[in-house]
Amino acid sequence: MTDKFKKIKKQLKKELDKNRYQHTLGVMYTAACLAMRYGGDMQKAMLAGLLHDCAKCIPGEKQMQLCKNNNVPIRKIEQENPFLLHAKTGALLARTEYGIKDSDIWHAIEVHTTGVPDMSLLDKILFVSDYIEPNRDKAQNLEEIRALAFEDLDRAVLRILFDTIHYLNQKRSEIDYRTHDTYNFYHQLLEEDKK
Ligand code: DGI
Ligand code: FE
Ligand code: FE
Repeated sequence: MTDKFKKIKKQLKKELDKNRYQHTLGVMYTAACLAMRYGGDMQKAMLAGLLHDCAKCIPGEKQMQLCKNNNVPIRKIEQENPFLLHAKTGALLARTEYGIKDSDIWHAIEVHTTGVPDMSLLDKILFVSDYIEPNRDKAQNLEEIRALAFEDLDRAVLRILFDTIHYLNQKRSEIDYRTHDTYNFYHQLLEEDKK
């Protein structure tokens, strides 16, 4: 492992609680596996995985302040559900605190919670790795989705969004329109595939 990874890991260990740090390593290695499977850039996938939740343990108020200080706009749903913000602030901190210069990595981190229509390969690798990494055990259908991830990445994205929307509906949580938009995009894309 290069010095760059070592340095970031050391920094993250201080910023994250134990479980979040373990999750982060799980996402990093899962992202590497998916990059191998789909011919993505393994180094970028691992960096995105390692850093995607770097802002997760920062209190909501502080994350909002970070956004304000850096002219990052906060949407109403992010104001009301500050845990949604860690994707945005994570991308910001990857750039300002962890020395990541690659905008593909910032983007993958920024969209890792809700997805976005027409994601890049790196975006999809991170989105799926976050859901299936080995330490995850709560979501339904994990076994099936883990297998699907290595068979058809777009179908895995769609399945994760479907299950997430179902889960949020059950909890009566407010759903970000971006989550719906991403679902609709992949739903349509895969329906057209069938024709
Ligand atoms: O940070 P992690 O826990 O590793 O994973 P994440 O960034 O994907 O966040 C997962 C949580 O985000 C999960 O509880 C579902 C929730 N989530 C995803 N999309 C939406 C959402 N929550 C709301 N309220 N609205 C959404 O659209
Ligand atoms: Fe996250
Ligand atoms: Fe995560």
